[in-house]
Amino acid sequence: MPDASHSSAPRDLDVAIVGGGLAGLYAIHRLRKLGLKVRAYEAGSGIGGTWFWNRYPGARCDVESLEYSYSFDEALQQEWKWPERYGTQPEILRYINHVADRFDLRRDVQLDTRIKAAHFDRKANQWTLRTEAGEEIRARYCVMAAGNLSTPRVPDFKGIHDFKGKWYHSGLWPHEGVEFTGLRVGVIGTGSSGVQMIPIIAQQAKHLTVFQRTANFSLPARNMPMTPEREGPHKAEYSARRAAAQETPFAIGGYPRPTRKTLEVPAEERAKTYEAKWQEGGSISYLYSYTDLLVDKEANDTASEFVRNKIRSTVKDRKTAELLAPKDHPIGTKRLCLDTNYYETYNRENVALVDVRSDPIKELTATGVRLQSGAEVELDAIVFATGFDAMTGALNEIDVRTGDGAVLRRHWEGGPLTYLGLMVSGFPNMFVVTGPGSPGVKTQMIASIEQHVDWIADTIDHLGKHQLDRIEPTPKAEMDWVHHVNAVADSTLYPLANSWYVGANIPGKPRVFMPYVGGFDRYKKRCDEISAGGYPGFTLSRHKADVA
Ligand code: N01
Repeated sequence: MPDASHSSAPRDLDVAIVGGGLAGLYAIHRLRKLGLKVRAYEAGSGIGGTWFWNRYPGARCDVESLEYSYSFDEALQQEWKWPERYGTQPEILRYINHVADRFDLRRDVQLDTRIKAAHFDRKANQWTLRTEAGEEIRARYCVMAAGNLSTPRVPDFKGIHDFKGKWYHSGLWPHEGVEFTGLRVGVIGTGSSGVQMIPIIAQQAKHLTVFQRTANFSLPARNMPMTPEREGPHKAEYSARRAAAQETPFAIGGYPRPTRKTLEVPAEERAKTYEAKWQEGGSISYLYSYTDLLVDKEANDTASEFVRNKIRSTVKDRKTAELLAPKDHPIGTKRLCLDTNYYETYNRENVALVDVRSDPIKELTATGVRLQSGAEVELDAIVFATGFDAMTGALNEIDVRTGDGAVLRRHWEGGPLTYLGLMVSGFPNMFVVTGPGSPGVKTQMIASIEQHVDWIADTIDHLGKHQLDRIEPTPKAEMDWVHHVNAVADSTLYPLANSWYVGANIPGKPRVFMPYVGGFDRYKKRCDEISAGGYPGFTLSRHKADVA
């Protein structure tokens, strides 16, 4: 079904939503229930956000499908049938489209519409959003649901336009797919996207060269068809499971919390535990082996070394195995990848690993990649699995400012500042979903999306019920939250990794730890206390005061 026509679309809204992915769609549903006039603006030609754009071979979610789905409607979660343990990109996109139809969300989504500017006028107490095509939309509230891994980044390699073959980015994959048969392909990047696509491209291509700058830890996903034995009991107690998941740091249930510290356990028993978790598949289970894996380096070393040894025993060529075995960061401090036959792929005759840490890419040429040493790799196609301008990229691409001189890009120059990851001081009535300072990216994302959107909807409802129409965090509350986010991160091993969590993948980006790693459970409790306690740290007002 097509989206509503742009020309007849309403331009005076209660809430304008930027983004038509999982967050934007749930925001439509939730805010509409309050009787509000809402509309979401989506840059893509279809809904689904991340799952609309990331169509690279092997793209699938690394959280199990029974968990990675909306929980807001019992009938929906009972009826939807996930065919596999982990959802593939096409399957998740199919699910999102089903949800949109089932809850009649499409009529409030405007596709092919990129928001370029959002300006707030204090006197009118109104946001005006401007689209790339010049359309203007006015709204009292603005919900930024633009994603946190939604700004694909291709490194600024010299000569990129000289390359005569085709090149692709994982997050902007052609919808018609890409045929690699018979080609010499290069994949640059070995994060979650690279690790998923490499085994599949290796099967198609004549030859595959992987350019690795940093080795990443990856665990076997152990994907499998969904069985009645797995699905039945889960669905029988779905709502209780969802509630239990909310009491966990990752918002993922079903994994018993660890009770013991790593080094209290004899080495032999530890090895058995790690082996069992390796066989079980999945990352949460592994990181839940002991209580202190993400806070004690010596403890973490045991879990890291176990995986390094698995890599050494899988990859036949010793030099390649050593290059693939991560040594520069503790396991779990970068996003832990899940794979199907990733390390095994390096045993194939047609796959080569190039270490671009010791010999960086100097430039692209008409025929491939030239390294600093002068060595050249001839390629017919290049895939950039080089990641995203994470967490701040999407918002910084929009010119967000207020009439009284606040400019978001300037406010965030030294790193993003938010209160609870939900609002920014100086920018009233603008809410952010799973942005910097939120636990979103460290959790089952849809749980965070639902929690954030519920909090935003309840807050807008609260304002309306109290004849108020403006909310903004105080600068002090914002600073205190940013310090708290950093203090929590500093009490863990996370800062030891050069990851997108700290903006390390973008040259020149301020090095600030962006996600809240204190856990979904603690975060939700804090948000609930704040709303129940009269919104300390926020100023709530009625804007007529400004006009007087
Ligand atoms: O991106 P990344 P991603 N020269 O930033 C390398 C989610 N996700 O798209 O580590 C050479 O992790 C870079 O090297 P280094 C998930 O949250 C989830 O893979 O910076 N190499 C790195 O190896 C994930 O964390 C799923 O040294 C360069 C890679 O490119 C997030 O999205 C699937 C380079 C980028 O890795 C991002 O994952 C996919 C250069 N100039 C994604 N620049 C699932 O649910 C960058 N690199 C399974």
